[in-house]
Amino acid sequence: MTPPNKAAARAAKLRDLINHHSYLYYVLDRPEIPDVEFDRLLRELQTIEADHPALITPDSPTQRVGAAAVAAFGKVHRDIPMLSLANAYDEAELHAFDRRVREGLGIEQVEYNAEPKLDGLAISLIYRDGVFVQGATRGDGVVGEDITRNLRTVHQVPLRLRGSYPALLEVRGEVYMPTASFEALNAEALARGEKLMANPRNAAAGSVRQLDPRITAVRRLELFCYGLGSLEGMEHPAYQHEVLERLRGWGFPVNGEQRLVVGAAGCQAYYEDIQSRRVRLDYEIDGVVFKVDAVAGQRELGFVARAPRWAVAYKFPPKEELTVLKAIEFQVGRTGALTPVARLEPVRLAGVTVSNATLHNVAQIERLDLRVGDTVIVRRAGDVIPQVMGVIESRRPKEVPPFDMPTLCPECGSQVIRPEGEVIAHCSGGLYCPAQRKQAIRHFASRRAMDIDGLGEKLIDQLINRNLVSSPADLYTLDEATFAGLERMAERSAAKLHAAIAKSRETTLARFLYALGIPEVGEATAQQLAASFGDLAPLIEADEERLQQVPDIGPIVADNIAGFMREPHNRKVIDELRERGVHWPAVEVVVVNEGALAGKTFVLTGTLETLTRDAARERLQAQGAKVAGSVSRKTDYVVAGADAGSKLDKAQELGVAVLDEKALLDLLGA
Ligand code: 3BD
Repeated sequence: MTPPNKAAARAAKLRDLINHHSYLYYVLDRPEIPDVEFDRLLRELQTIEADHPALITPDSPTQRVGAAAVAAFGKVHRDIPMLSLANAYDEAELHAFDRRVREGLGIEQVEYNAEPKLDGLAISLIYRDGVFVQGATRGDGVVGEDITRNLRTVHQVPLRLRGSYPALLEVRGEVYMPTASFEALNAEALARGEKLMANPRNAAAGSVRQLDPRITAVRRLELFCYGLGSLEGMEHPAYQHEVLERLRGWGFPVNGEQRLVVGAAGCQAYYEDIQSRRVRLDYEIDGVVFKVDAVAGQRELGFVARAPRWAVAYKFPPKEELTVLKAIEFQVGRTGALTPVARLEPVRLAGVTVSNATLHNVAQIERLDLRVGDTVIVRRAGDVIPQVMGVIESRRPKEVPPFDMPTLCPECGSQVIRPEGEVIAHCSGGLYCPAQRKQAIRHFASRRAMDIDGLGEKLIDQLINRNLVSSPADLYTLDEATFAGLERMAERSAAKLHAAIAKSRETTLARFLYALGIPEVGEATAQQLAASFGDLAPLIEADEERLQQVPDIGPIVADNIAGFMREPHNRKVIDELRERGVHWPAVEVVVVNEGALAGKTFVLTGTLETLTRDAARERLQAQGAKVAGSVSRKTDYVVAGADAGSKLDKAQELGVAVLDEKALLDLLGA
């Protein structure tokens, strides 16, 4: 145990070090030490504090993990209220705002500080003598809730200020959940059949207003700060853009998109620019805020009611709207999964008209107790398909019956199967179901499967609808004249397509296996199967136990493969494909865990010069290596080509070995 006198000094030193590296990592996104080193420092501090609990301070980074739950939040009264913002919804309203400001100040041109308007939860943070002492929600502006213990778990909240600071500082900002974290949280909820969060704002608010800080701690929340409240011991900066600079200097995260703009035209240009880039931001914004940059001007303009005359929120068109559910229809996927689609009363949403939305799976309909005629909340995020997020039950018309789940496949009339506890329902029609047949052939012909150039969706639909093709094997029986007889098919393209199909006969075992469309057998699994069995015959005969010896194949995938191969209809298709000339070169069997690179994990990033990434992957796998998609501590090598990005950064951060193309070729023995 560290002796008490030394412990105090060491703990103080560790706190400074950890707070500094935490700032580099979370706020600047530019870590200087590997994660392992950071963890080691944190553990050392935890040990000292466990031995000497009296040394624990409120600014200790060990206090971020989340304290025990409370029964209720305390109230926090503010000396300087958090104001509201007036809104503008179009260019005319923006111009009206700018005119009022110009007239109020008696000047011709106004300089504004433009900031994105984060869609999160407004909060304030108080620092006394540089130490974080209290965090609160906005509440009604004057009275908020004390959420200090929850905000401590947010890594971007500085526990201690950097540089020189005033005796008392109140900072205002917005806690938000990055879009990716929000989507991950909802994907987990969906897989467990739990309630979804309506949007990142609700997710952030729900996470911050947890009575148990340990729940807040596991939600990935972030912070952007934009303003000051109470201040003692320094002059208020003269400009809003200086406020942001000071905040950065003290160690607060400040949004990097803020700009100084001139006049309404400058504001409009900023608005349009950021709107065009909105979907590519890592966080959701619901508009932009323009603030008169000069604080003297702000003072001159003052307030109306609770909103400053010197600021405006110029809002984007909403991403959420209410509309009426007209019908629920079902689409049948390649694997027979039934996906419900909501048919909606058309509604404008973030600039486009939406009349369909996804419902994910049948369990979602039950969970929402969705009924035809209901008023529903639809949401559009990024460029993904709109989703039905919830129902306004109070608007349900009288005597609307619960929704009747289909028991028969809408495409082929086969029985619908949904095992107990499953969230997804399947059609049992297999290759007899036209929906599955079309998509099976689409998948078969796709670039990474049999790579039949020119065989698109429309052609496949015609081939199936005219009964020219009922399985992938039939593709190899068609002649040029048949293709030329299809709609929108010129003679030359018919010849080309015929040639492309002929050429696809020459393939690889891995591509062939992938092309079969066995549920959950993707490219990587197909490659593992090819490498492990070498040919088709032993694979067809393999039982579940043998299949599970293949790397990364578990009981479910093994069941899928064995089940597929046992189905006589599928066996017939495979036989026909081979009879009609589909062939592949023999594969050298890689015995599990042998090969020069067995047990090594590689990640490929950037553009290689002499190899395509696919070729590099195939050659690495041929020598027993695993090729993963993302860099972690388990990665042995990162192969970095030209323009390598974040994966290379991550490798350097974790201290993973980085190879250039030449080193890779040497390793492959080329
Ligand atoms: C942001 C007020 C002023 C200081 C009043 C000009 C209304 C939420 O990114 N500036 C920002 C953001 C919010 C702001 C101001 N600047 N007020 C700002 C804001 N970059 N979101 N807000 N707020 C914060 C609010 N919150 C909940 C309920 C009612 N109003």
